[in-house]
Amino acid sequence: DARRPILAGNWKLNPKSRDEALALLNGLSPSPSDVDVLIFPPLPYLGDVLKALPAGVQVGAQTCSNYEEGAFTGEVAPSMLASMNVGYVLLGHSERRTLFGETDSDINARVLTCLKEPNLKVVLCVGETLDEYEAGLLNSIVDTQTRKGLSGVSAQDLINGRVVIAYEPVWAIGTGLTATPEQAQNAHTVIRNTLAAMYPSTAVAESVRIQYGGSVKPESIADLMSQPDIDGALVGGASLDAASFNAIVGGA
Ligand code: G2H
Repeated sequence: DARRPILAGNWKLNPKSRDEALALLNGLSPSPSDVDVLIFPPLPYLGDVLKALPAGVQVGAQTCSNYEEGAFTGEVAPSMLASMNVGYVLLGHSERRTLFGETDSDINARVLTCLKEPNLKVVLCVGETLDEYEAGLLNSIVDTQTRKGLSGVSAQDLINGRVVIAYEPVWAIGTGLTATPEQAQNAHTVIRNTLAAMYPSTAVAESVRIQYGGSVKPESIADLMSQPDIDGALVGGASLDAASFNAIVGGA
């Protein structure tokens, strides 16, 4: 299909020191020319990471403020990230939702603030918990998180590739449990149907890239990528080992 694959490494709160972060970075291969490769390191490492990036690899932040500037101690504004040549912001990760209390409306505010910066793109995460999955609520949860997260986002921004959606079943995150390629494909179809229902232009649902996230490993990437609506992966644990991440990118 026409959607360019996008493979991202979410380092989360790792590694514990700058030297270890730069060692991990140094192990990464240059990006193949036909895919987007990006990493989400912790904020304090961004400056050094940007100076030492392998060719073609892009950088994102793991979250950002919904405020643009002012008296908001501890926050990091989208304009600050954009001015450092950070290209992406990850928003709505399940860890932000469950551990730090971010609601759909908080996440939507961050999405809209980021999109005011012309050079920032957003990776918006959605996904159901195990309880929700077992209660048969996958479709409604994923639909609601997608609608609320994208509220106020223009069709043109989506057609221009400024938002990537990451489907992460919460029960598969860091647990070693992976959704089967068919389960992931099914959820990605739900997201594409939501986009089609939200936006009259069929170009939106056809062009938005949807990544799968949740215990992606070198062994699982090819089968995931072979699904028609899976356009990439958001990789946590396996992105902390350069050889594993390189193998995921190479296998995509
Ligand atoms: C899901 C994923 C990356 P992991 O959180 O964001 O992490 O691959 O460790 O399940």
